[in-house]
Amino acid sequence: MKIYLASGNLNKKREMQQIFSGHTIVTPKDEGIEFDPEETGTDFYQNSMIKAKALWDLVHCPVIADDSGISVNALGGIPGVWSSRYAGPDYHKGKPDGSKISQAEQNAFLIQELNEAVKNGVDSTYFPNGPRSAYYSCSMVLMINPTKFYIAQENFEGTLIEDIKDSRGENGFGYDPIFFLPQFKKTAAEISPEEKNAISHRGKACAVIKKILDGLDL
Ligand code: ITT
Repeated sequence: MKIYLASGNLNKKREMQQIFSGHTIVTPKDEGIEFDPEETGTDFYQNSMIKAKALWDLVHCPVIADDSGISVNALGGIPGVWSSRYAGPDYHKGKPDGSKISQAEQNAFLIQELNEAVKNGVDSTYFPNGPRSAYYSCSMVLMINPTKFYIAQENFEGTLIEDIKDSRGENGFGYDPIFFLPQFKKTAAEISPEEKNAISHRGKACAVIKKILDGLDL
């Protein structure tokens, strides 16, 4: 079936179309629909609901929305829900004028901030992968209508590399070239799309939502 994806991020669309094979994923832009809701939530769940409801109000049929980001344990979860707007130590939640810096600059700033924290000492007793632990999260909503919806939230654990010069990989997007996967000894941008989908925050959330969708009589 045709499912609207409440996103303007074509990388998300690509990853999700691979998993939702058998369904057709359509973004608002594909149909010339203007869509840029304000993401005012303070967690992934709230923002995924904001996006889902905003698109449902426009199309009045089932929509999927995801909100995702990377959290660095030693930085108290920064940038988290602000991952796409993160602009370095002075602008964790994005610049006041709304302008964005390049992904390469975001990656460099995040490593720099973590290195600073590690240098000053980090209690990593409860971090899964030591002082450089980080994780992606993805909250995904399948909204049939505003009173009937299903939500899954999943994480993807790894570490941040120590030096921006060691960024590696052409696959994936966003922070993937600096997100190291100890079990693969590769960054998330070096593994194949299939490998990423099998273990990633978005891949796992999609798998749960797809099972629900396939079991519904729509
Ligand atoms: P939409 O809101 O239109 O969907 P967006 O890119 O702004 O697009 P988010 O608000 O969910 O999406 O922000 C997610 C950001 O987190 C994204 O821009 C990346 O910087 C980062 N991110 C999320 N998932 C990622 C992944 O699988 N690989 C790399 N970076 C990721």
